[in-house]
Amino acid sequence: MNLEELEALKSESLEAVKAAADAAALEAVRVKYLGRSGTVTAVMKSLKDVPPAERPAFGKAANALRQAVEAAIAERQAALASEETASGPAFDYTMPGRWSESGSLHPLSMVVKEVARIFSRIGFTVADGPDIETKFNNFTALNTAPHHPSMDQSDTLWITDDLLLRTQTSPVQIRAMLARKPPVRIICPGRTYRRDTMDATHSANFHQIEGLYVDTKPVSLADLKATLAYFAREMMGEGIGVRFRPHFFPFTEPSVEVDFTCHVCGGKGCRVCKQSGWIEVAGAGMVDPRVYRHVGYDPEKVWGYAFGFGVERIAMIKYGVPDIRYFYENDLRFLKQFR
Ligand code: 2U9
Repeated sequence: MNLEELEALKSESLEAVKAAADAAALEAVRVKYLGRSGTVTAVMKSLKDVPPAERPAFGKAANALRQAVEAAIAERQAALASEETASGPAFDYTMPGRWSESGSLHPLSMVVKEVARIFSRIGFTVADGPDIETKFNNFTALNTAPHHPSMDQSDTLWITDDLLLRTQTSPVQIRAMLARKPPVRIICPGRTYRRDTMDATHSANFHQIEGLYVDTKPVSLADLKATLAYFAREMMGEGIGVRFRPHFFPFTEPSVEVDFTCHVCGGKGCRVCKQSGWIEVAGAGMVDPRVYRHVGYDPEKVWGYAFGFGVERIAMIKYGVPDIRYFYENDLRFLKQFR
């Protein structure tokens, strides 16, 4: 082979590389020229038969040929690879899809929904009202004495002399009674505010559910007890016990505090219930006649009971949550457990 033939081989092989339409065709071209029995390889092998005088020039040209073919193949390989991704044939249909995670209700919302469902089955409807309330709706109508400590700057978040962030959801019930005649049978879930320092069981911002039943026929403490016993069984399961302890609230008379049997030990006594077998969950009582007068009801002609509990407290008991702060930290490791 002479130098001219070498040039011809170079053009031929470079043309072949350019014409290779895909990776397989390019590999065939590579084998044809650079493979063990390839044409270019044969040229390299024939170097030793070239007369010594011509060998340096021929050797140089042969090397240049091999390098040119190698470079052209590498370049074509890269071009084919990028063509493939751009037009998409490399798509892998067996790859699992990317799923976006679905959200779920917050545990406090779950409790509110559950409580609403339980009371709706015995005729209660849900009522709500604003977070900013008047002094009248939040305190005066609820028979709170003018200088009662709960009204103090240190306990209540006041906005003006007359407006405040509600300390309980009771003003919603005042609004309901001001707006309509008995019978009134409502539950009022909502956010409430106190000037409190946060710790494992206190939050300045928490949720209550209060209930009110007022009718023009006699309603007794026995009705209240039966209603809360029904609620306890529905919320916590069969076999839960309920007891009332005498207490005082300005808005109910008589007033009680309500205990459920301890969900941890079943009443035997343990660390959670401080060995008593009971857990305090609510306050309740017969609506005080003075409250009726404030909303224009005749205390001689209506009867009713009211109750209230903390949503966080119910959720902590029901789900065994040891610290109230978990409800507000939005830590997904906590929230995902309620899916
Ligand atoms: C009207 C009349 C009476 C609602 C009641 C309680 C007792 C009570 C607390 C429990 C824990 C709130 O979240 S908590 O701090 N509630 O003890 N609430 S009776 O009485 C009313 C409400 C409205 C018109």
